[in-house]
Amino acid sequence: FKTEIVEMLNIKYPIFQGGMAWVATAELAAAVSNAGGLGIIGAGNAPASFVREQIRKARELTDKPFGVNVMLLSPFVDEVMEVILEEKIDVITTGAGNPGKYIPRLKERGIKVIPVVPSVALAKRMEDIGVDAVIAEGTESGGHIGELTTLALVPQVVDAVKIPVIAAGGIADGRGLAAAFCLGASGVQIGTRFVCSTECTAHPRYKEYILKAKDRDAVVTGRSTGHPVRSLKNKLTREFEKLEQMGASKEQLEKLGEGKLRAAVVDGDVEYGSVMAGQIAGLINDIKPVKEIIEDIMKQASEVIGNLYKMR
Ligand code: FMN
Repeated sequence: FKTEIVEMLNIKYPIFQGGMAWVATAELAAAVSNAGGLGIIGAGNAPASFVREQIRKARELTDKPFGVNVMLLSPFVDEVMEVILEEKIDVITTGAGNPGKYIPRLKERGIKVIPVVPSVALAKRMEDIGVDAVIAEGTESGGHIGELTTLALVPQVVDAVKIPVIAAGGIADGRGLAAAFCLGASGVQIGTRFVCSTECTAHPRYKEYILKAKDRDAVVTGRSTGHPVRSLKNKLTREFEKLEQMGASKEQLEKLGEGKLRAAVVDGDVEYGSVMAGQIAGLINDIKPVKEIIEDIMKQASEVIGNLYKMR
């Protein structure tokens, strides 16, 4: 599994842990990096001082490379980028926008830039502005999503760009990783599976809600706002659906969503909070240490790939 991305980032396994707002803390990111993957701290909408604290904490917990996910719509994005430059992070992933204006300074410091993309057009645009790789994220994912499925999106992005492509969305075991390689990916990004790890600091009720989820429980709300989100069905998603059907305005819907991820992750409010998780939640039945999650995935992927020639 010495793929291009593994070599570029000097990691052991081709597995990124998604930079999830509120969920991807220094503890989770360091555990993933220590286990040989790429841990990523989720900056979300947090102020720069919080991001700096998280980076320093992760540095105490691991000497391996790790990254930060920068949400480009964050009101603190400029300050967060300054912290990233000062702290000389190894790599950043970006969501919700175009990181173009930051690229020259990031490159100058040797910081790799890997945006999340939902389409071929955006992947090509990102390659043109000089990013190092892209994460092609399918609609199966937890959190903010695009329209295309991982199975359809990844090979189209692989054909369209020369830089490495990381597949994200719907991957939680070795079969998923093997499938991503078959599509031409250089690695995978995993979110929901890592929420159900021992080291993840999310509230226990959040993790249990994922364990209880079945295949059709991860639903999409907010399509009418242009910012669809996938989370597990609960009182909040029903309220959202009701308001959307009634033709509520974008402002009303955004107001309803405010602070709801924090409520679920930090306070454990799985009824009125936003329990963001992907369609693969139904496959996840246990909480285990990050190292075990990663090693089980790698072992199963090797077996699956080894057995491919025997398949019907
Ligand atoms: N992606 C981002 O780029 N920025 C985020 O802040 C972010 N927050 C997330 C929060 C949660 C709770 C979850 C489940 C996902 C989030 N994501 C975010 C997406 C993940 O980084 C990852 O790409 C996705 O979870 C992969 O799909 P999977 O959940 O099927 O593994």
